[in-house]
Amino acid sequence: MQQWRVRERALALGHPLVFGILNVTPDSFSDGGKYLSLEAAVEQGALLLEEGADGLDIGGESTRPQGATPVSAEEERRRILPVLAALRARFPSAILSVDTVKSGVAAAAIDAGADIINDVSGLRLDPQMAGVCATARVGLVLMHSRGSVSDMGTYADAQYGDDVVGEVIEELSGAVRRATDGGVSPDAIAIDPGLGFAKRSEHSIAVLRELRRVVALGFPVMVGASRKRFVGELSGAAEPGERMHGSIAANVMALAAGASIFRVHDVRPNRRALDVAYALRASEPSIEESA
Ligand code: HH2
Repeated sequence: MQQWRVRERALALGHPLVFGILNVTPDSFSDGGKYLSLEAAVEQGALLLEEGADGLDIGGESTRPQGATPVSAEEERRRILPVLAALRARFPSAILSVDTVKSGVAAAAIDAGADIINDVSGLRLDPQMAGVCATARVGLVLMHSRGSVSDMGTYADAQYGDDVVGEVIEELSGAVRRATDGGVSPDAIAIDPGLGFAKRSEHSIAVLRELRRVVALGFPVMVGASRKRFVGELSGAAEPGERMHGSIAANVMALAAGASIFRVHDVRPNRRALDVAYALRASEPSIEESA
């Protein structure tokens, strides 16, 4: 069974890992501004864990599709660190991930107890990031995106030829090379095709349809379909808060294709759906056997 090395732990990836999203930002596309006080953020984190999340992904900088406002490392640390430290103290064994593209934020988060760094730039934006993660032996999520923090959630760089997935795979392979060249152990790496990042809906749909090609790279695969635009477009749910059902469908299909890590806003319904889908899928040949 595949494992993901995260600090001193080896996470078994047979059963789907669910990460609850905790954005401590004023401007995230779906939950921005809801958890700005320390107390509100910690309570939301606690709720997501009680609802069945294996871990939390804490973010202090939005990449929203309307063009996010980049924040300084200092402001990002101010938003994240108290929440992270409080959750670490209250839930010593929860898996805590921090969503940042900045090595200075990652280093401080690691000191405050983060187990995983989720870099939505796939190590494109900060040359120190690989070294910081390698030294601390944290888990590292390499997500596919293009462009800067302000435009990676837009269509500014959403130009692809005939083989969208091939291009995503090639660019993700570049991210993996940057990580390993910087000393990150391959068993600490997870990859994420970055649904909605420099991708129109047709591109995100193509990536999900052909997710097996991403899985075939051999790294644990995370997907972040939760409440994204393509889910809204396919289901007719204009409001992000209405997109839970469609997001679950996307996650279940991703599980069937071999994804094992799911980043979600709505933990309880996703947990239940993925648990059922996983139990039904367990009787099929495993990805390794059928590849
Ligand atoms: N999506 C978002 C942020 N971080 N990380 C990974 N690995 N994969 C994703 O798909 C992903 C991510 C965007 O969603 P959200 O955090 O809800 O919004 P915002 O960027 O506006 O804070």
